[in-house]
Amino acid sequence: MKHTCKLIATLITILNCWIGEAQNPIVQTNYTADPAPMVHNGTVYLYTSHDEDDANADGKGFKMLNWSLYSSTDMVNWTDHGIVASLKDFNWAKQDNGAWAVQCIERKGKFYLYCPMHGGGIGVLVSDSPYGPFKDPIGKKLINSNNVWNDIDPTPFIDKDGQAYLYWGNPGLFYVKLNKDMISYLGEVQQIPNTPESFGKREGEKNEIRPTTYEEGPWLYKRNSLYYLFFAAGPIPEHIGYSTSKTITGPWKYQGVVMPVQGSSFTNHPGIIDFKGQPYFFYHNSALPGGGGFTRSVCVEEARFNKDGSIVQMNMTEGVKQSLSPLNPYLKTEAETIAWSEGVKSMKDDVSGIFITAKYNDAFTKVREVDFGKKGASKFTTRIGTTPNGNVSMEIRLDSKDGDLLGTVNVPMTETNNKWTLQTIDVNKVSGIHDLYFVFKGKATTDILYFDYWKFLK
Ligand code: FUB
Repeated sequence: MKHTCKLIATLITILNCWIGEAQNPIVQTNYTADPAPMVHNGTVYLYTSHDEDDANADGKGFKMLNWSLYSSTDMVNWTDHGIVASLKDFNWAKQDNGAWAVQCIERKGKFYLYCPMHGGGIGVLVSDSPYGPFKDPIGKKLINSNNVWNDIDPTPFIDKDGQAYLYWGNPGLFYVKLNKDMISYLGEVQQIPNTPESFGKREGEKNEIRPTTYEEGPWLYKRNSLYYLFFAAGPIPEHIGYSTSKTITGPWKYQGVVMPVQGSSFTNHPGIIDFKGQPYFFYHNSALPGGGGFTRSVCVEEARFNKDGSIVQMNMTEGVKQSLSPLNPYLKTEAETIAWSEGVKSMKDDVSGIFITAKYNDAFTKVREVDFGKKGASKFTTRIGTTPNGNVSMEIRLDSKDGDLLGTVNVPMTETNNKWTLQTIDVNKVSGIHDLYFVFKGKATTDILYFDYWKFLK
């Protein structure tokens, strides 16, 4: 009994430490999966699939209707841009579910989003901006093997000679050479030989359809002169494996495990980029409250490579330790730019775009590494609103949810979530770099307040 109590106390301490330092999963306002990061003009654009909150409530597994976008310039604070594409953007698509792992790539100022519709082929959308709006330029499937499983998880890559490729597939691995227009392809669909030399010997029972560890979720990456193919590997539950090659089309040589089975989701899915000189490895697990195999969450780790080109195996951790650049609080920041939050959801309307709503008393958001400078701030201004009667407020605190109070915004009634008020208050003197906490106070049982943006004044 004594031992059990000690064990529980230790576990609680570990959990508290972990939550206190938590950075992963990087989105807490929605379930996200299948990370597809893209670097463009000094920003990481992270496209994800979106697991609905009530997925599998009917016992039917995945409920995935659309794709989301988040962005960051510092790798610790992520801005929610909401849904950027959906199954409805393909007027030929028959299904109302199956918006699986998407990926975006830029070519000559246009952004191409390759979208699998499970059981319905792979479509492509195009936009002039990474934020969309994305439109279907061909009005039909780009990839159509008529095989329910095969046509998923597209990953585009442009080689040094300008030739673009699209890889995809589960349980087979396929590719085509994309034409320069990125919305059509040249020649036949090619299949990569699924051999143990290329993808590793599969553990467990013999599996005719899946002879190697390759399962799904291919991700192409190049480092120095070596090509990498990361992939979700079996048997289920999935781990992440990788292979390398001297050319983009193989032959691929299996190199081992990147991330073992962890995180309580039966799938995992890799995405890797270089940003400001550092490689980052994205994946998903089921770490959020209510999380599971159909309610997943995207995470990120700093990746490391050895001199011989092999990747250092990773575990799922609390994530990125330090911001790449402190946040300037004297510029307008969206309320949906968040390092960590609890009890908060993001919403969207035509008047304000994305904003957040607090779901219960003491819900909060955290913004990491905010630089107030030497002289510090004297005032704080925000666009905010509430619908419940009674005392509703937002506390601004430093370095922890219960940290020093900078000021309290009393939130006036604004009737609906698209009627806002601008509130400006005096704040206690603050200077230097701090984490900033917005703590939401109110008695309502749902949607305590709406919060659109904030800014400090010197
Ligand atoms: O998210 C649906 C599917 O699960 C993806 O397409 C696979 O990669 C796996 O993550």
